[in-house]
Amino acid sequence: MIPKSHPRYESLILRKKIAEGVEKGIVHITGLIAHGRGEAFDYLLGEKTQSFASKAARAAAAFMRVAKKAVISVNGNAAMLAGKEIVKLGKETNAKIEVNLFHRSRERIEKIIRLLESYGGENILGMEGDARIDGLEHDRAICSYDGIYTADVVLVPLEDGDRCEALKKMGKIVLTVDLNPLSRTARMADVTIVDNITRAIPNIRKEYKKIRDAEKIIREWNNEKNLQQALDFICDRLRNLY
Ligand code: PTJ
Repeated sequence: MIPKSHPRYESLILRKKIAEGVEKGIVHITGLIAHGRGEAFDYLLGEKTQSFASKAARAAAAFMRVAKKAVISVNGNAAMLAGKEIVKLGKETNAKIEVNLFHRSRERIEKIIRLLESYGGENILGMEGDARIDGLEHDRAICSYDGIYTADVVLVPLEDGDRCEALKKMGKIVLTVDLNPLSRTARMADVTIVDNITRAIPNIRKEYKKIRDAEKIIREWNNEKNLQQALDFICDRLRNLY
């Protein structure tokens, strides 16, 4: 048991969740490494949603609002850390949810679908694997025809840069959540929320409910500028920590 009084309580709880995810066969073993990298950036970001991340969550919500067909892609880490919130977001935005894994295995997809169903998720895609993301080799290209393949807007948190690029080449609007503002995914996406997925998904939900003029938010959105703000924030924090 981690005592609530521990100064790093929340971070330790997330570690515990990810480790449990590995034990249950939901999180891939390399998900631990991805989580560690994320943790390091979260530390630099002050483990709080900063203003640039709130703005990005608003832009992501705006794109989801105008989407003809939005799909939320879920991997092992995302399911374990934010599965419940993702199911709620899917319902509120009318977006489909697809379990889509980098290290694909039918067993893990099945387990993640069961987990999301236990949170109230319905008609979760992923098992069929009846389409391929153009221009990618290997199993990580496999996706669902009714999901990612035919979506116009995809929310792909904690995504790999190659796949993000391939989705962009297919003409999709790519929204991502990535604590690392330097990652290829962060730089390739149309909207990058530089924040922890545990905070970013509830923020998209909150912003979605508030949206009045989605087109205006989209017109004024500049992902590069937002990423620069995230980097400037990190640099300032490093300079002024002591
Ligand atoms: O479940 P699978 O098989 O689909 O595999 C999922 C992982 C995450 C293992 C796989 O996609 C992977 O290896 O991802 P990468 O390339 O390591 O990228 C993960 C990115 O997410 C990194 O840039 C991390 O900084 C970031 N990240 C990690 N944890 C979080 C995060 N971003 C937001 N919130 C987090 N909690």
